[in-house]
Amino acid sequence: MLIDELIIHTVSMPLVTPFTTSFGTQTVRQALILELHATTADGTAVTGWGECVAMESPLYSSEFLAAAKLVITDHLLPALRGQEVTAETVAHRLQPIVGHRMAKAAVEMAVLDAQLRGHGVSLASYFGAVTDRVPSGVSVGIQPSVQQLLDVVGGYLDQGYVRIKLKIEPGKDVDRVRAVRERFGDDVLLQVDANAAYTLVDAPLLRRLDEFNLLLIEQPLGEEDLRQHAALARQMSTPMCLDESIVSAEAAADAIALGAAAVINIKAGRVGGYLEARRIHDLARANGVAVWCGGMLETGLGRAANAALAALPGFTLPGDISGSDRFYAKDLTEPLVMKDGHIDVPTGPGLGVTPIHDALAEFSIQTTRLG
Ligand code: OSB
Ligand code: MG
Repeated sequence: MLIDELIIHTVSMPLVTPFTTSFGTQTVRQALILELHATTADGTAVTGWGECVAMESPLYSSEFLAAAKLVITDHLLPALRGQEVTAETVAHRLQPIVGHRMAKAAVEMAVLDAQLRGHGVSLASYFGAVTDRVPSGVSVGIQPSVQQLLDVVGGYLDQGYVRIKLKIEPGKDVDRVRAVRERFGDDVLLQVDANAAYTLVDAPLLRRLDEFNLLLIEQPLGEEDLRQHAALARQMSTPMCLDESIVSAEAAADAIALGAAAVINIKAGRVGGYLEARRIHDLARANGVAVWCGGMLETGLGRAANAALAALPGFTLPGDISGSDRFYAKDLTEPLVMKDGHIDVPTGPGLGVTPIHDALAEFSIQTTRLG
């Protein structure tokens, strides 16, 4: 296809409840929504949608929304203009531009969506999905008190979520996990995510989590601390899972070889796109490493794509793919609904969902047309 126009919608979506991690509290989700207009080789006009998961500030990773937008407008789009482009060649074409994986992922997602819509193929069948619904886990932010945490977790369990992930940080870790275990029992699938809030000297503390039979501990140490994660993994019985550190298939290969990851959280945005995410899935599967699909408070667009990815056979653990209503009273698309602890994998062409015109208008705070 040839790209005719890219429209970047900056949206601001209020969260139903503040979301606190070890790196900060969010009350709104700002995101870039890409609307790509292109023409296929036979002259058909196609539209594709992408979502950039970069956050407003560079707290989770070095990328952030304003920089992602600039890189898309000034560097990524110009590199794709004027020449035939396919989803499978976007990453190669953007290779000379160093880093900016979340920005690249959004562009590739829009091209892939347009391409698949043109062919009438769903993202799930393009990936090779083997299931029509995926188990739904929920990421629980750090709560002001233990009692509030128990209330929130109880609410999600009542709704039917099949796995609970507790965000932790120093001082709100072992006691929080113990309280949840004592209240809800040993059968709850439970894991923790530290978002890089600890260092290797905290190993004795982190080892105290071992008694709670957690599915995994996610990214206790820094993004670049692969060797230290491997050292920590040797000191703990809780399986080590990496999120921030896995920025590419190469990083995944290194982490697996070093013994730094028994489990990998796959996020397409963090690794530069859904195609790289699938490669990491394949690599992990070939190495006997379990994967699950992470989340970045996506709107229905990214949420739908995540559900399609998570339908691949290596996704053996429930992902952070909750219903739209976990974050948004009103989503940008028709909502993804959690039912019986699962989310249906969309079946329509491409992502299978599109932004609702009125919702996009309501949440949009800036529109940039690159014609
Ligand atoms: O570390 O997985 C994370 C949200 C924003 C940034 C990083 C993370 C998260 C989550 C939420 O845990 C996952 C979701 O979208 O449900
Ligand atoms: Mg994480």
